[in-house]
Amino acid sequence: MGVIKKVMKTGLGEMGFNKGGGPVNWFPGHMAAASRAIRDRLKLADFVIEVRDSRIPLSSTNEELQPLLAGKRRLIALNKKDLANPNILPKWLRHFESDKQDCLSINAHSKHSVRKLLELVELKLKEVISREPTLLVMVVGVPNVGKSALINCIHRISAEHFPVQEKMKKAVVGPLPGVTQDIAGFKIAHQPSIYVLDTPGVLVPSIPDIETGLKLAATGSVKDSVVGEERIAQYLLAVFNSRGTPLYWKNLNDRKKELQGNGSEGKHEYNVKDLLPNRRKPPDDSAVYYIEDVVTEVQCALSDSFSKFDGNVDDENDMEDLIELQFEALQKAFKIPHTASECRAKVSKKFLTLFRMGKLGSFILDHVPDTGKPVSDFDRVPDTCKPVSNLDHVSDSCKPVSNLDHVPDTYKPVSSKIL
Ligand SMILES: Nc1nc2c(ncn2[C@@H]2O[C@H](COP(=O)(O)OP(=O)(O)OP(=O)(O)O)[C@@H](O)[C@H]2O)c(=O)[nH]1
Ligand SMILES: [Mg+2]
Repeated sequence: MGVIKKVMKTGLGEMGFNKGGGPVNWFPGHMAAASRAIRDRLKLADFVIEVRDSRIPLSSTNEELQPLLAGKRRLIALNKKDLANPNILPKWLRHFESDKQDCLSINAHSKHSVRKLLELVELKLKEVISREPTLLVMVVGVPNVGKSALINCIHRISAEHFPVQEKMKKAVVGPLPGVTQDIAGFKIAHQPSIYVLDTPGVLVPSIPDIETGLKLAATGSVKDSVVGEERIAQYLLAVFNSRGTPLYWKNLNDRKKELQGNGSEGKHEYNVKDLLPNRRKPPDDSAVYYIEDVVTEVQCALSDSFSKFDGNVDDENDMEDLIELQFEALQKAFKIPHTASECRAKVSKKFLTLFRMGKLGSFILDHVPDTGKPVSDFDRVPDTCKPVSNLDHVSDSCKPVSNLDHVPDTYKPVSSKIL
């Protein structure tokens, strides 16, 4: 970890982001207004779902909201669990559990996953549900963690039980941070009436820790232009190199090649014309193969440069040299000509897109705080889930630890009023 910090402060510090090591400031007008409005509404909320990004369970905390949430019934929803390393995620759940904090990992696009969250909310609200005619559940969190996607999923689930006459109101969901700019309410149950409030994503006015800022940018909670795509890509490369990730990719692709050698998979065929975006059609096989091939090329480019590099990745200058070589390798893998304008920006953009789509693998960028407690058997990852090396990865065959995504048995739903 130390080396990443050093690289950020010295090597990458000269390149635009936080010249002189200053904080990340992204606090547009709507966010300042929303922060005030959220504070006011929180006083009225019966329950708060604090959505965080599973890839950065701590860095996606809004520290300024914490004192206001402390006195509330609340739970932390670690969303986008499909993008987070399933070997590490259970450790985070246990971390929050040991802090007496209700926490669940979810995928806001999955009704199955969101139903489990609703079961827990219902359990926590059991006593209030029986006496209050109206309840307010607020969904808060930093930008782009999936608050609106979660609300839409809750709404879809509730519509199965309380069919709505008029066209169902939907929260706007989008890949960039700052999509929701106003607080909006969605009714999800009658008797008692339960309203869920979608809120704009809010950050603290200033993020003093460089690495926290970079993690938020890498996962899309801070606008790319605030930090700079190139810098974010460099940060991710530094993380991957310091974890030895390229070696994992090498093993993975060597195995793939072996399989192809055995004739189990031929070369992929695709027509570039068919790959042009078409929002109406789901991607066909050729588009899927195309992305798979690009991913393989990117991983091989990074692992080749990593293997050939004879410097020391613990040395910040060597790490910078390696990242420089990897940028050149990436440019070739993405087939971007040297002469292209803004060549490095294009490389960075494509690399970030693959990372954010989870195509490079599932990662958790934060480290579980070391509480000094001994590791119990329960903490050990089952053999089937062991990564190829100690690299923090999941191979395709790695299924998440069974049951750990489930609400514990004690959290049985009490009634089905919310659902
Ligand atoms: N892979 C994955 N993507 C998700 C998940 N939940 C949401 N997303 C995507 O994340 C992006 C942001 O989702 P939103 O629901 O708009 O996020 P938000 O927190 O409301 O964002 P703001 O309104 O900007 O604060 C969208 O592209 C969603 O499709 C999830 O569980 N997994
Ligand atoms: Mg939103």
